[in-house]
Amino acid sequence: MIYKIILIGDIGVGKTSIILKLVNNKFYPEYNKTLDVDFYIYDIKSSINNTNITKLQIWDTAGELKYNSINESFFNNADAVIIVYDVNNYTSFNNVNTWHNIIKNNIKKNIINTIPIMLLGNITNSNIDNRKVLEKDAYEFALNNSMLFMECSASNQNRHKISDAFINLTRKIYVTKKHTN
Ligand SMILES: Nc1nc2c(ncn2[C@@H]2O[C@H](COP(=O)(O)OP(=O)(O)O)[C@@H](O)[C@H]2O)c(=O)[nH]1
Ligand SMILES: [Mg+2]
Repeated sequence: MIYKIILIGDIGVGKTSIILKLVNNKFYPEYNKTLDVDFYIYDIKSSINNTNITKLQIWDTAGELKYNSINESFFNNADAVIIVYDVNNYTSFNNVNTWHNIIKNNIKKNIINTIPIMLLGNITNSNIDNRKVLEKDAYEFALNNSMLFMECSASNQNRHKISDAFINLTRKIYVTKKHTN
């Protein structure tokens, strides 16, 4: 079984960093702009289903709509979407709504409710004074919009929170599919 998961969100919120931390367990402090779209494969080892391994095909995006690769065909066959924002950057949280609309406009109406969406707040490790988005506000937003919610940091020593986020999302995909098939 392979699940296609798409990461979207503003430039610089840490989409690429989150994926590289999950896949390579490495953090790269220097900024490398993602130019278009790229995908990575990651095996989730947990007993979500009877096979114990779920392959994730994780799609990274540039975060700039001018690249225009985020369209209907890009969302085709998506099993879940993660919207990433930076907890230290209020604009990136404000734009979550825009990203949510892009999802709604590009996924067919009859299946939109079967595609789990996760809201993921990144860069929680920075100075507490830098934080602009409260965890409870983001949680409330996620709840009101039927999204899963987690916070994480791609620069943490370990990747537990990030792998938990992907495990939770994978579980949600699995359960949703079971109820719709
Ligand atoms: N301190 C810190 N920096 C981060 C974290 N996640 C990403 N960054 C940095 O933020 C910048 C943008 O990250 P990147 O993954 O390229 O963002 P993207 O444009 O959304 O793919 C890079 O310099 C990263 O090293 C984090 O959790 N903590
Ligand atoms: Mg990137």
